[in-house]
Amino acid sequence: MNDLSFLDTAVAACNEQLAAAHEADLQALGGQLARRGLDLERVLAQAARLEVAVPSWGFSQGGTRFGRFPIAGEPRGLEDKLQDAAVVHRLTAVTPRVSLHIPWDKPENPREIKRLAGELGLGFDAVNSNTFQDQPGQRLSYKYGSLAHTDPAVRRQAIEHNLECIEIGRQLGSKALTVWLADGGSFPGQMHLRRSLDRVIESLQEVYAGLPANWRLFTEHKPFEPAFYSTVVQDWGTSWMIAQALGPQAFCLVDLGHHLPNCNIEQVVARLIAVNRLGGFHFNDSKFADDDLSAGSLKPYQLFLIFHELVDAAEDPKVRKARPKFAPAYMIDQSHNVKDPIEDLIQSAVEIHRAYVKALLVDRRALAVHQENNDVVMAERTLKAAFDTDVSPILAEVRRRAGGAIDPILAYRESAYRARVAEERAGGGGRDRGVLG
Ligand SMILES: [Mn+2]
Repeated sequence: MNDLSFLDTAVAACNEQLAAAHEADLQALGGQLARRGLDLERVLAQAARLEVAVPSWGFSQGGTRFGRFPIAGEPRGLEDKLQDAAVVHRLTAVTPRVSLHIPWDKPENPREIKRLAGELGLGFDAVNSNTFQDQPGQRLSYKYGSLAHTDPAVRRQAIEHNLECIEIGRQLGSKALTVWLADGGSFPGQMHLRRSLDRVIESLQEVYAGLPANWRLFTEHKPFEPAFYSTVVQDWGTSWMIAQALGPQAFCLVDLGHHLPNCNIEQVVARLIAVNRLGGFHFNDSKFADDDLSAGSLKPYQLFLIFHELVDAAEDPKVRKARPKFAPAYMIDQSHNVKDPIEDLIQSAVEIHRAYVKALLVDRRALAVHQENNDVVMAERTLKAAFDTDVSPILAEVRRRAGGAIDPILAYRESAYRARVAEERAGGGGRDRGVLG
């Protein structure tokens, strides 16, 4: 299809309907912010800087281990996924890059895919390797691990796969490799707890050696699943140990769903910033031990508190001195089974944007004073004052100025995109996806 002009028509029609109410809301919010000493235009300029990558695996209907219920018009391949990603970006104006999964979305012709993405106004974020499942025709199995496997030949295969991901990413213009390992033991005694980590570090050192100078390597921790007793890279501490062993281009990636219940994730973020190893995020939300619900759907305050740490760090001279370019990579990592995946990603992008903009409103000078004075109530109120502010008009204005939609979900529905692709892609069917960490 590629011609998405019908989308612009839908955006224009919806925006026209909503413009008067939006402008009144924006003006009222501007007045409210001015009384708090904040300049609306300045906040709008900062708000326009957020960029979040969407996952290539998030455009097919996700599933559970019990089953999958495909949606009509699922992408038939990477080209269709890029088009869907372009739709999300046109509507939300904050998702200019795609995070690719290899081999699920391995481009046959990277040069051609890069050209197509460019035409659609997209670039590529970190590439994600996969050594957590066996692919058809694969020589050796990852049943008992990959980079931590006891057999050097399996480790070699996993290393080569990661190096291949770097090569593909290089051709696409990516600048980072994300490694999530399923390696671990499901029973006590199955795996030597120290030696398995030694093997992961040794394997990753070989991957790291193949990293271009301007690339970063992210390791993603996860406490359990698929291993149910002892995952090798189970928490941020182990991820940090790996980063230290590898070198200055290695960083830790925080997937919000990869923590035990009640974990203080914003504190994990603060610690990783303190040791200068925060690489980026996989955003999603989680109620129990899941990691695929829409970002901000369950714990918007947690998401806000994470962004508060990030904004605070970005403004901190001490952090800036250690790392002049403090720019964690923001990616969405989710794919569940009941929503239209495009609507799901639109919602998540908007909620991430919302948390970020609310964090921009925190009166940090006042907060510091309240913290110094141990004034617990006023310190908490300072955070809540920002969190309780309805920043929807700011998000809408950022989108509108960038040619996006005041209300992206309404504009998406108005465009009837899903019905169009359902017809166009009929019979093409997306292939079953697995579950990415
Ligand atoms: Mn992840």
